[in-house]
Amino acid sequence: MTTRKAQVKRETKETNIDVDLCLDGAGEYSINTGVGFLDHMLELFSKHGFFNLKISAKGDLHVDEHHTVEDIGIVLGGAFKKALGDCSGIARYGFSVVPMDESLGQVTVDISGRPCLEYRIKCRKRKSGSFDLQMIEEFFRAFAVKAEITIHIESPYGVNAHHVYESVFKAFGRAMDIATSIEPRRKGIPSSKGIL
Ligand SMILES: [Mn+2]
Repeated sequence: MTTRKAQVKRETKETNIDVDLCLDGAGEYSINTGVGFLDHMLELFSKHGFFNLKISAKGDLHVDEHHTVEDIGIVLGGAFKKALGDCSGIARYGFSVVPMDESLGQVTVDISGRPCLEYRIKCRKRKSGSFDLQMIEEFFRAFAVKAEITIHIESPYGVNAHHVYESVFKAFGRAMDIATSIEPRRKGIPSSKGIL
């Protein structure tokens, strides 16, 4: 089986982003986005998804984190789309529930070819440190649109916002690992329509 890799670069007046992704990795990462909280979350995603991931980003942080976080979602989503190719032989569906102390994160993905995000985080904290947590929803929406994947994210309870989002990104990594993994019983495209 060929190693499924992709490199995507994107440069605008607002951000300059370079992503290097290997789906069949060991969870090795080098992530420098200029946004510490996002670096930490993407390191957890890489580690628990067994994706080898390099991200370097320079964004207009003097404005705020918005463009940088959203655009990283766009480029990382595009890298998954490119690395998956026609999705031959993959499991397609992935699901994971991960606890982080008192918090629970649950992520379900369908590599469907149709972008959709359902996002239900009970924890109402707005900030973790100085990071604006509402940007995480923008990250996942941009990722789902560019990867053309359906993602359902839920955290039904959790007190500490850092714990809540850690559990979500770990579950995201594990669910994407399951969905993108090669299913030996699968012949061709994982769809009765014959295309995704
Ligand atoms: Mn942490």
